[in-house]
Amino acid sequence: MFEVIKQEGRARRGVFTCPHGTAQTPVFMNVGTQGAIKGAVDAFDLKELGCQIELSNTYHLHLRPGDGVVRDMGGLHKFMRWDGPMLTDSGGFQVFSLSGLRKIKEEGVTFASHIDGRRIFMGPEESMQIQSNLGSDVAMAFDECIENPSPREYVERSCARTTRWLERCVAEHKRLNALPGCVNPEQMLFGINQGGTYPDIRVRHMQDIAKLDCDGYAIGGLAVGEPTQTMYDIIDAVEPHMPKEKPRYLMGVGTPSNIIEGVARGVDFFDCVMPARNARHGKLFTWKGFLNIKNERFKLDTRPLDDECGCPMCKNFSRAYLRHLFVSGEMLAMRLAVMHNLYFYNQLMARIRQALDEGRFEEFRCRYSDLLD
Ligand code: PRF
Ligand code: ZN
Repeated sequence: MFEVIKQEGRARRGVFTCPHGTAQTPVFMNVGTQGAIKGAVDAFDLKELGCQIELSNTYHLHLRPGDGVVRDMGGLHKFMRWDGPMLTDSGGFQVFSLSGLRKIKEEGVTFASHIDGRRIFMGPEESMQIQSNLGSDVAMAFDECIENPSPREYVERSCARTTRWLERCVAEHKRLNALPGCVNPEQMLFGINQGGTYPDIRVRHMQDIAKLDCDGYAIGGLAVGEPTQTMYDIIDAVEPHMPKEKPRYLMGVGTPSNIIEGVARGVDFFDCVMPARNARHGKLFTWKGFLNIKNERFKLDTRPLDDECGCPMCKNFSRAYLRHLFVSGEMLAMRLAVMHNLYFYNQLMARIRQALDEGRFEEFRCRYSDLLD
C-alpha cells in the first residue's frame, strides 16, 4: 500500500506499507546484494544506520547459495535476520552488467555465471520463481537494461519485449503467490520502464506497462553512462505518465545531488551501491561535501569525520584514527567508513522528508543540490 501524504511541486512525501512493515518516503534502499552489506555490515547494523528497506539481488542469490537453499532456510528475511521491508532486483540488470557471453531471446536470457562460467537461463518465470523463493516484499519485473547508446530500432524492439516479459511476470507472480507454502504470499511486483534516451519510446513504454496495474513502477536503464542532464530530462518526460497513486523507483541512482533532483521530479525510492563502494575506497560524504580520508592532511586531525553526523563512527572516532586504519589496510576501516556513508544517505533522506513535511524542500534543494554533487 502506498499513500502520498504531502506534495511540494512534483516532490512527494509518502508512506509505503508492505508485509514486513512501513517505510517513510522518499527512501533510500540499502544494498545487500548477496544478503550482506559489503564492508562487514549486518542486518542489525542496518537498523542502527536508519535503513528502512533492504535490497538484495536475484542473480547473485540464485548462483550462491541458490534460492532453493534460501527458501528452505525460511526465506531471505530469516536467513540474513533482516525483519524489515525488503526489495529484490530481478536479475535483469546484473545479467547484462556482470555475466559474460549472453544471448537474449523472446523466452529469456542465456548467460555465463560470473562465478564459474556455467551457462544459466533466466526469463520472466525463472526470475519470479527465484524472488518468490527469497520471499522479498517487493519483486522487480524481469527487464532488459539497454546499453547506452543504442540504436532506436533496437530500443523499440527491446521495449516491446520487456512489455511482453512484464505480462508474463504478472501472470507468474500471481500464480506463485497463490501456491500453498509460498514464503511471502503478499509479495508485491513493480514494473520497470525502459527506452534508453528516447523520450517518445520511454513515454510509450510507460503507458503500455501502466495498463498492467503493477504495485509500483521503476525507471530503469538510467545512470548507465548518459549525461546527468539527459537522465533528468528522461525522468521529466516519463513522470507525468507514471500512476500518481503508486510508488516510483529510480533504479541504481545515485549521488546525493542526483537523489535530491530525483525527489524534485517525483521519485519516491532510490538505491545505489555508491555510498558503500565509495566508503571502501576512503571516499566519504559529509554535510560540507566530499572528502578522501586517506589524505595526509587528516594525519593529526582530532575531529570526527562529520560534526553533524550521529553514526557509530563519528560518535566515537577521530579522522586521524580512520585515516590510520585505511592507510594500514585494517578491515575495520571498511566497516566504519561504510557505516558512515550509509548513515549519511539514510540521514539525507530523513532531512529531505523533514523539509517536505515543513514545506521547505525547494529551499533544501537550493542549499544542498550543488554542495553534494
Ligand atoms: N533494471 C533492473 N535493475 C537495475 C537497472 C535496470 O535498468 C538499473 C539501471 N540503473 C539499476 N538496477 N532490473
Ligand atoms: Zn558519521
